[in-house]
Amino acid sequence: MYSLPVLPYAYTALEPHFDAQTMELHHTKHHQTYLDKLNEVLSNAPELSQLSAVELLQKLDTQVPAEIRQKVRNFGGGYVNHNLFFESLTPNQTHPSLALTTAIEKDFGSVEQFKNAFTQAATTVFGSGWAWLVLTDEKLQITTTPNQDSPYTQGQIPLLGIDVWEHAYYLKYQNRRPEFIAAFWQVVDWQVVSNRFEQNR
Ligand code: MN3
Repeated sequence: MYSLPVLPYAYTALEPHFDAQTMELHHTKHHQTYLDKLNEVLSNAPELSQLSAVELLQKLDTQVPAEIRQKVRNFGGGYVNHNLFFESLTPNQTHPSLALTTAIEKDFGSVEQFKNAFTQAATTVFGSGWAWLVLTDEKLQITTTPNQDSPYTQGQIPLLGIDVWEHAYYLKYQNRRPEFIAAFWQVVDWQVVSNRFEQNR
């Protein structure tokens, strides 16, 4: 059985960028529900109980039985994506490490150009989904996924992800997704993202 991570900050901590009500609902209702449904699906598949949630997604097409694959894609993806999302936020301003900055400059030109390209990708996700900074074959790349699909299933390592489902921003920003994305940049924990990069490159 997987469990809901405790957030390392209070629901109010990311105000005024991310409002407390959205943070609390997002964590205690949306994230919790993906987790509960994943655990429910896996309770009927004991052969998968040795795999971590990330491994489930990495091995989705090879080891997860076809009859539960779509549910694991949705609920396992929802669980792992939200783990990463909430982990990557902080009320304290941080900066990319030298190693990550160097890699971003190599693959995108500059940190600013990377942010612009990521913002563009997140803005133009049609419907519900995610935009990602991923590591793939030692290169950084910006990708998007629909619904709760995970970059892990494509053989990529997600380093940073933004949830652009409306539940992530509608209470505060209504239909103004670009304002939510601008707010996101104020609360990204670059230290966490840098650590992820350095552990996986
Ligand atoms: Mn969400």
